[in-house]
Amino acid sequence: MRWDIFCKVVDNYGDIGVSWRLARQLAAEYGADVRLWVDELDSLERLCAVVDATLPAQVVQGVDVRRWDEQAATARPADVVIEAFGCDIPEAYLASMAASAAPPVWVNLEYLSAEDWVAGCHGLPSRHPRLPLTRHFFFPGFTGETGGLIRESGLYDARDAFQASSVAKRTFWSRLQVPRRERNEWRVSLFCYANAPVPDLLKGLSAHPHPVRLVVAQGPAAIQVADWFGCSSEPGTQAELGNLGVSIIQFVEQPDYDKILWGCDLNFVRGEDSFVRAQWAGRPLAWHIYPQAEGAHEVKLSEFARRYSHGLHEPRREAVERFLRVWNGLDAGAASFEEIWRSFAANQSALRLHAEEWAWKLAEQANLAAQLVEFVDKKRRSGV
Ligand code: TRH
Repeated sequence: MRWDIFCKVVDNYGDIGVSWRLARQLAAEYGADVRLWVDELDSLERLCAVVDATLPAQVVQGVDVRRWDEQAATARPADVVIEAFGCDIPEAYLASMAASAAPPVWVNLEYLSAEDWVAGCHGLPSRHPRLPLTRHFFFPGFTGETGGLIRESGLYDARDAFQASSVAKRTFWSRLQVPRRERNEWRVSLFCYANAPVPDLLKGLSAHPHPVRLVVAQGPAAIQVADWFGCSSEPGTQAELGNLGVSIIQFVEQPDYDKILWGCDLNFVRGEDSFVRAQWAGRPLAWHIYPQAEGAHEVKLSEFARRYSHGLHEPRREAVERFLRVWNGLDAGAASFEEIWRSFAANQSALRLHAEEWAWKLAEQANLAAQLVEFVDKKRRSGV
């Protein structure tokens, strides 16, 4: 089957991160003939270095990558059309879809949310106001009533092999100019938006009773870290204070980012895709949610925290929920950041077990690509 995935890079890397992952999995595991239309190829080039952002068309890792320009309007529609995150596919392309003898299955892939309403909206159809076309809303999610999460096959084997190999880990960290692990070291990765309370976190980490290595992604996190230390935010920079050693690293390709998550004991992640990858890593995480207008992100954060911490005994449940709130600048009660951080940090061994269990529990649901393929198949058979 031929698939067209349309992706507009709204900002950052999440939209293209998800679309690229899905495109690759459909091609690799389902033999799909996938064309990925991207308006800003530079962002994709950062996630996958063999992409050449100057080319209008190229095949990369089994995916036909297209620059989303005028060529999209005149392209022959595929059998399945995925509109990532309501990105509005071109009118002329829509008209060709409507004129097809058998119109494509048209799916809008939505943003991830742990909120309850998602289950009720997943899969719902919506008729086009003028054309004889129906768009279906496909919602990723954390329960069996949703479209699931992107998880390629073999991911846990690759993760476990990496985590079990000291040679693989040593070689990897040394390639990123991150020093070898010290005895009793706590290794933490940091990827967040500019509004995260990074100075508070650095204070907390520098007071930790054991050595800490903070691996900081290039970008807003590194800028805040550099300001605090008065050092450069360029990759390769190392800084130290008390028990805290910091390594600022370059922006790595997607598969290497997974290894960072697998190789750390705690991962600060953000947005959507790094957030999901951190869950697959089976390690404790702290999520910096993408801020939305009118505080819509607050409900999303609490709903995730509620699901994630379910089954954790007190005081761990409270430690997780309060830390997620304070890290996201939300009211977390009377306690200070320092106090909330200390309690979160003190519960890490239990949170590690919990993160492993959570990863296994989540993997029981069918992954997003598998569910999407099944969904499309049903729609094609029923001719909707
Ligand atoms: O980059 P993000 O903030 O992206 C998004 C977008 O802003 C989007 O508009 C918004 O709606 C959404 O968040 C919620 O965060 P995200 O989703 O985690 O995407 C980051 C991607 O970058 C992910 O695929 C992992 C990847 N990555 C690397 O490949 N290498 C790296 O070094 C790092 C730090 C990340």
